[in-house]
Amino acid sequence: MTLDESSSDARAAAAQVNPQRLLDAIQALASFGARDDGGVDRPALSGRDLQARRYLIERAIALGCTVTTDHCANLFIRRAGSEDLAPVMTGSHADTQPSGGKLDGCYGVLAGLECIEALNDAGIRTRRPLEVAVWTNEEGTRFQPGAMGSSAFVDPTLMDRYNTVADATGVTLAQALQQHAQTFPALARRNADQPANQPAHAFIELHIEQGPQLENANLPLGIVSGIQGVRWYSITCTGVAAHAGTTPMPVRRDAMTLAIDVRATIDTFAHTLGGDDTRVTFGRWSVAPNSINTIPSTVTFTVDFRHPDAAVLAAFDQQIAQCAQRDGVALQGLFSHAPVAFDNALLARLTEAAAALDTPTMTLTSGAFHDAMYLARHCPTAMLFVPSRDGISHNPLEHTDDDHLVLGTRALAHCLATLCNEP
Ligand code: HGY
Ligand code: MN
Ligand code: MN
Repeated sequence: MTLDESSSDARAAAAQVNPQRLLDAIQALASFGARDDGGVDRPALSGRDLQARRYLIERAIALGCTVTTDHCANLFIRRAGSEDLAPVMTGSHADTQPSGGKLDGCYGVLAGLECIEALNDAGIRTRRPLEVAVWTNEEGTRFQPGAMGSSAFVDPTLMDRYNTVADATGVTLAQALQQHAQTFPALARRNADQPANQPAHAFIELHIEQGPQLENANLPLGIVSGIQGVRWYSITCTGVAAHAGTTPMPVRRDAMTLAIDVRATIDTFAHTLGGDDTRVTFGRWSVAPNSINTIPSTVTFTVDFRHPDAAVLAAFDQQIAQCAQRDGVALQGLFSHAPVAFDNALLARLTEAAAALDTPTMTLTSGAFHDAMYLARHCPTAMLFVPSRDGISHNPLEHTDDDHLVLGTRALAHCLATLCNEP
């Protein structure tokens, strides 16, 4: 295939992206776990997630694709190429936050399907297969850690630990995976024991920015050069339950008093270490016995720390371990990933795609983590962002302008078509 033929395929694929079809698909997927406030609540491998997966599988088969799964219920929607070469991959996640939006993850999956349909409409047969991945449990809110599906794809040995992780109701991932297998008995399961069995030519993830940079710069597309590092911890503070009315203040062992003090210590050193780039969040709290007139005996809270500098992340690990060296305080690590830099050659392809669409861009790093952080270990990987209104995400108000959603999909189609015709 000549360079001209490849770039004409890329332009044709971008041109065939159908705006209304994409926007309708976003609304359709959002209906599985729809909240009254316009958001979406679709925990990984929940009944609603299984319904959403059925919608995606049926649409993929209608597009002439094959669909397979693996040991972590990742879905692989493959459009055949003319040659038996390693596929170009795209996709994202379809699970959401409890009070999530319609776009986080879902947009990348649906844009991938739209690119397949655009290639079909353009009558293009690419050299390489194109594969849209639906990664399991990226959000990590039902089962910790996050990005379980993509991490288990690149390192299958993680499944031994992941399978035993239980959600708040005591259901383990293994049980949820079994329900998935029973729901989709016809789905062929890949032999995923060796990452080498799953070669990929490249992975491109299209995602909403979930922050304010593109909107502040008044730009419709962002070329994502990397992802900052992340740490998740759980801290349990133990006291003694006692009567709220009879117990004098000096003799109390109030777990909440201890937890508030530990939180304050962590907040202080996080800001000292991280400076303006600090992102520290204490997002989930549980109190026992959680009674208005009983002094708390146990308080557990989570810590989410993000930073672009590996040395700061290492220093944070040290200091939180020290801070937990107190009576009544227990620390558990839940998730840790180093900062990631994406592939320069792939970033250049994304820049070419944006230029072909006469679209100005900026280069930025991602504050949120994504499945691409794991795929970067497996194959050349990069990301593309579209703006988030007011920088809001993980919130029902999450919104991206329709024309930005369409433009991002056209840029993805252009880039994927180019990559799928590479030798
Ligand atoms: O938490 C994150 O960064 C991702 O949105 N799950
Ligand atoms: Mn996401
Ligand atoms: Mn998210």
